Amino acid sequence: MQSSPDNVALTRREFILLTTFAAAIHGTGCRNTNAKGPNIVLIFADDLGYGDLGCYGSETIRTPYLDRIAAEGIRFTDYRSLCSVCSPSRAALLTGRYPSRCGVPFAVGGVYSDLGLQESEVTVAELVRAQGYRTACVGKWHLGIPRDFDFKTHEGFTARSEFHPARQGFDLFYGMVGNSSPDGSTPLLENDEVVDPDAHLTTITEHFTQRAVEFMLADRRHPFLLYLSHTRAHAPWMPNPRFAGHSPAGVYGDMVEEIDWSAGRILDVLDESGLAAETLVIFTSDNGPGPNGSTGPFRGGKGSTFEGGMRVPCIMRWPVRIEAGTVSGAMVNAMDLLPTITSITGAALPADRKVDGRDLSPLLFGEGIQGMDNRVFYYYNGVNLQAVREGRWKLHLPRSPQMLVWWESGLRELEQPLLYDLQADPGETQDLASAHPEIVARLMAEAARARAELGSWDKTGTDQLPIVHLMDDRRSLRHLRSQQDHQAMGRNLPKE
Ligand SMILES: [Ca+2]
Repeated sequence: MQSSPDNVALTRREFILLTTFAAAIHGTGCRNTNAKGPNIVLIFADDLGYGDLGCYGSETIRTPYLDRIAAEGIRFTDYRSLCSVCSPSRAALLTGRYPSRCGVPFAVGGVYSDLGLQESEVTVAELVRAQGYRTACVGKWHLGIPRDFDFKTHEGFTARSEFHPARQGFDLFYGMVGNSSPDGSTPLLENDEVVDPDAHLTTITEHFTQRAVEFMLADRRHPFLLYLSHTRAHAPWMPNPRFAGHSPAGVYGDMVEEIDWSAGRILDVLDESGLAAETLVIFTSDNGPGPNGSTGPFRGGKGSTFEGGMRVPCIMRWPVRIEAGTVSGAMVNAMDLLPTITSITGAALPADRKVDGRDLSPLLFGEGIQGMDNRVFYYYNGVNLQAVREGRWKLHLPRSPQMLVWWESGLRELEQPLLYDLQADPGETQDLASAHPEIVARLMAEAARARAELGSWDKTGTDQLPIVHLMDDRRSLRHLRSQQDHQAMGRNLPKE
């Protein structure tokens, strides 16, 4: 069926964990004593494109396990992340809020090293934890670096310091603070400790997967939320030797097939432990692909607000509750996951702030949701609002280089707005602005509303979390952006 290394049965350690806890709960007749709702496995790939999975049309990358999630559940065709790069996308995923609203509009690192997810933000992990869930972040964090962090040893990233996952509702953190070194090396941490100073990307997905499985099986009395945040298929592109040469798509394909292997391991453990029927598995990606991946029919890629930069796969499986083989073209996005998860776990949404996402559970259960056809979505790159979508219509807004972030890989100059009909023209090729001035005017008004509330490159919005000192000196920010970051990082971006 597939060419990846076989998923072995439960290891001896996992078997002992499983039987120990099965014995512990024997006689109680039920498991969730303090919480209702299913376990949540949220698998987040890095820089994986819309067209990189078999179930989204790839003919060169084999992803039988991810295809199985789609076949046994729901596959969304109009889902997008909240940014074309890592950190803002992750912040929005975990908070259900636009990156500017939750204070992380830029990718953490370089000139943005002081940026991170503030403790005042409320994550999905905090919300379900209050409901009795066990919670884990396994994999790449990339939502803040403490001021006393040692970049060589990775010491100084502790539960007491700012930006640590423990301060955002995660009982367990096992993984990487941010991206690896260009040579693929990275220290590996468990909570406060560096457990392997010499970990490497080529094998780290196996470590993440093993630790995730141990977490899932560690306590059968309480449901869990597992946020498994892969660092694949982000650069540098280096295969695990076990997968090297497997994919006709080359090293990048080998890396995606490793992500698929990991998902298969999770599915097998759910089956073998009897947890499959009470577990919602979600798989998605943080942004579109670099030059090696596929955006399917969409224009652009990582770094761009064309659809290819933000339209990514999203599949979910919850046996019995979600009808197998469902395909949904509803206009959804990563901010919808938090209200969906709180809804099905019985957790409460925060009452003191705006959550931008919508509860998708009626869609998952085969019912409709009012107002989805003319939903509005804002495409930001950093603090530059670049496009507005309303239903089928997407308007790209005028811009000039001074407004742009270093990772921009789309249009650097645009004097007049461009209007695309995504339903008829998903590849964003036919500008219809002159044919529909009334739609252009309506979406320009939407853009003005978004800038007033969520801010823009030249002003802070009325509901935008202040971004420490970074916003104080825009001239130096732009200078560093062009001189340092663009040269260092731009090589990993696709060119428009
Ligand atoms: Ca990414």
